[in-house]
Amino acid sequence: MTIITRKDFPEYFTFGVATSSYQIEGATSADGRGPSIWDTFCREPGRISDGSSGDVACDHYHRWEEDLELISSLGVQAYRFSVAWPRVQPTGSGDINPLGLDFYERLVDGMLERGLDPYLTLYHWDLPQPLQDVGGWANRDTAYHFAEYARAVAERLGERVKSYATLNEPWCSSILSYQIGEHAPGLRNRKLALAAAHHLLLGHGEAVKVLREVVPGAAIGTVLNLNAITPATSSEQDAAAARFEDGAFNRWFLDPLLRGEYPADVWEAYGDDVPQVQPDDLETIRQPIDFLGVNYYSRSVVSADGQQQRPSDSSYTDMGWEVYPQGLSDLLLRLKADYTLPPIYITENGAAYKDTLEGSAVHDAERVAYLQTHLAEVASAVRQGVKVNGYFAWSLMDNFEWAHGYSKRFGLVYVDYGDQQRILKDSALWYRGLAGAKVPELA
Ligand code: IFM
Repeated sequence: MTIITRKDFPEYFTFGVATSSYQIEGATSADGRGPSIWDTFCREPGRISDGSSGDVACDHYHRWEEDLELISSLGVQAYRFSVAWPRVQPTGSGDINPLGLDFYERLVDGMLERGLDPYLTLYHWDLPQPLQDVGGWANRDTAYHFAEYARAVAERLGERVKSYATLNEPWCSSILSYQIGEHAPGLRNRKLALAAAHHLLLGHGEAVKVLREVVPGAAIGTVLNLNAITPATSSEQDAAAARFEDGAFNRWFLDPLLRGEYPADVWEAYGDDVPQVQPDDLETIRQPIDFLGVNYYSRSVVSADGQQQRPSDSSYTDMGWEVYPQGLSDLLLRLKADYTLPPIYITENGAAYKDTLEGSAVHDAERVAYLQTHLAEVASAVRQGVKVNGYFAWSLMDNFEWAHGYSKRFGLVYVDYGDQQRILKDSALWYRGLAGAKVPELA
């Protein structure tokens, strides 16, 4: 394995850790927070594998200072977090809840006091339930409500926030949620899913306009989950299947955002299920952005029979995802070749493993290897000319992993859900050695 050090990255490179609101905050009814679609979904029998919810999660809402200290102790320069829309605007439109904004203001000021740059995501899936009651993202109005909410957040937090990302992983909040049914609201309808995807992208565009006006000095962008997609064999049929999968998963979001068009091959294949696109929508969606966040975890090996292949010589994480670091540099180089790109941040990368607490230690050697090998690929892509400005490990700490509840641990920090103790895993110590190394070493 290549051993990487801080010297393998440019001086301007930012190292950080990432989380999201519903996965860590808990306190789902504190200080006027309204219900979100995940509160509802978690209460539906069979939706979450361990029957849990984010009601308590990591209790970060009450332990935020301790958590900022933890982040600071890792020596990273930045913290990527998300704002819960239902804390700020409990019904998703109309009245703003100042107590919700107070929480994020304390958090942002707490980061600044500790020398951490705040990287904020406006939407990491916790839609206010009243908006879902009228169709959620499948309803075009949600895009405009999202921009109103973005305004409220930006007006309060301003340019103390260095970076605003509109959405996290719109594929998940549309296709996985409205077509595959694995995430809230748990629907199975492709037409609604494609409408939701379009309105998420439109909401992104509308929010960018607002953010440009309110926080012109902040960096404004968005975050996609992108997969490296490879055909199972060299047959033409498998190549075509891989091309289609790349279109449905990656290009369906990349092309509108960066080119102002949907990919024609996939559009045609979707027939009557395609979304209704109004005349200026794609111009709104494709506005210039200051960065593109890329979340990378694995690759898909695709064959014409529709079966996802699992190469037997590969290793797999506890999510069943293949460990395929090379996919990250392949993906970054491909993005550079195919698009006119803004600077990139790797906004998520990491792995779930079955961690065990041994005394006060967690020896998660597999996670260290995962991070090490993926970071080596980032460094390699940078050497080959891709402008990557930073990397955020997913996740700061173990948390509520959506439909898997608390059964999957992605953290650099182990969370004992019994007493909410945080324990640094070996991966946290390793990451501190890399990310916390002083930049002058570069000289
Ligand atoms: O936990 C999630 C996160 O919320 C979004 N990206 C993928 C992670 C791991 O599944």
